[in-house]
Amino acid sequence: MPLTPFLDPLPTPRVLRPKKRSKDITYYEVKMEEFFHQFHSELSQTKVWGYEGQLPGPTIEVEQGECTHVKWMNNLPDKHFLPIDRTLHSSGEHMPEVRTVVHLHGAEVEPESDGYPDAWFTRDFDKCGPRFIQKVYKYPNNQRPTTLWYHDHAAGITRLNVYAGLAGIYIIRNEQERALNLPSGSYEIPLVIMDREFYNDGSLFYPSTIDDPPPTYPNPSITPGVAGDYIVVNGKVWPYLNVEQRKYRFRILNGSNERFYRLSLDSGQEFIQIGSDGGLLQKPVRMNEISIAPSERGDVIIDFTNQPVGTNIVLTNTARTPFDFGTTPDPETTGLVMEFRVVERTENDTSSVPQFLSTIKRFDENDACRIRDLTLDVTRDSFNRLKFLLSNHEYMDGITENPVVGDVEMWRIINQGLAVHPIHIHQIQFQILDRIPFDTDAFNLTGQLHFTGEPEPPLPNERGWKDTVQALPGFVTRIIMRFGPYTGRYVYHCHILEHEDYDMMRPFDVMPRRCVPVKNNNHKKCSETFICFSE
Ligand SMILES: [Cu+2]
Repeated sequence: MPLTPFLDPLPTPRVLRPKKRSKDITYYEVKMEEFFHQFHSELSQTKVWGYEGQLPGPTIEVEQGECTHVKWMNNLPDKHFLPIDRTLHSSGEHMPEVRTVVHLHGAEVEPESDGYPDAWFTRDFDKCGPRFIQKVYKYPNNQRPTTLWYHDHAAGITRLNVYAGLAGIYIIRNEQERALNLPSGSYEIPLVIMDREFYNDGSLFYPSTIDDPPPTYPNPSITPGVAGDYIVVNGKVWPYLNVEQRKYRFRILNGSNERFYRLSLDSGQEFIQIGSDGGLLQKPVRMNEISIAPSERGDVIIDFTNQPVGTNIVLTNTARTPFDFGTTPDPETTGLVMEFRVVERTENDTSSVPQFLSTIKRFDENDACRIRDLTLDVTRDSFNRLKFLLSNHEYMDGITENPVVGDVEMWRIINQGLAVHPIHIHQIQFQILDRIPFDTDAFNLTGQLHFTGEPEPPLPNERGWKDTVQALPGFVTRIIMRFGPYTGRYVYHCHILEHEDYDMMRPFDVMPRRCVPVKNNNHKKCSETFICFSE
């Protein structure tokens, strides 16, 4: 069903007001609700699930260090409106169909507030998962100012709950960043990019199985990934935005289930990227194209100052799905994201983009006191379906990663497959050391790593703090991070939501430090006291 591109104006999600604010705590209540949403003015209303009746949810804005409590409340119906696959982990017949739990993606929080997949709850907290601990989540916001996002993370149905609409933006700010005088106010706009597919009556389409499934398949059945033909920004399909002849700051989030985007501007203009997942970069980076995986954020400046009034500039996408070997985007549909329409300036542009943004102290590979190898694996299940794994383990298998709090570890992500997997680690922000090409055939045969080329440094826009990394096929992607300050159980996983649900997610435990530091000990690379790890 054709929909006219650039017909609807881009909405900006409203900023949520706290229910209570005291000297010590800012308290919010956020309801998950079913409602009808208009994705496009030529499309009938669509039943969705969202936070506070909005898609995307309202933006939560906090100050660095502001202690924020949120009561996430499930007011959803008992029946899901998307197809539930009962064969997946935590999805057996005894499980309630509609269960939710909220993860604040990229936030450094204690495990009780992290939205562990088994900490789910149903409507009115009627039933709770085995790891449910508390109704009110605590966010200390003691990390660098950045763009985070909150979304559903319930075991076995994350892909359906997020596709239904359960996602929103969360921004941490501070004075230091304000002093940089970046574009702000109505010139600072989040862009939450998603893709969706619709039935002709406007209802959301999510496939119940693959095309031509063999008779062995269960129905409904999860598929290896779901991408829609309609690109949605802030809840509208292919919207337009009137932009003045000046600089804008766009906080871009890829909130799609599977689809990556390779964004560029058809005017040939550059993006000036100033921030990534974990906050500002050291200095602005000029990029003609930005590749953004599910859950990654790109904080960019676009300067329309020299564009003539009346110019229409299209934000386009050239990433294939699955990334980056599958279907090439159609230039009329999936190749389009949104349009900027240049209008006259209403006031002088006094904002600036300083040449220095923030100090990023880079880890050195020798800072790691432990190296762990993770493989990204593709197997077949008993129905002969594709099943993606991490180090050949399933989500329900026992712990294999248990870093000690305060320790720096290097993880080598070994991708022997065809697809790029965006790997996300909870609790911390990490740095990308490099990507080293290796002989995948030899690795499959012998389990030994034979590097076939020099390490490739991270792209200029990947040299800040990250919570999600694109693990490229044929490469060992090396990342480094300090775990802490909290101990307890978290998860890491692929952020292609169909992979995460089946079964590319693993628990890990951050362990308390037990060794007593002594002079000249052989743990000298491990930190003896905790220091704030992403300063
Ligand atoms: Cu994956």
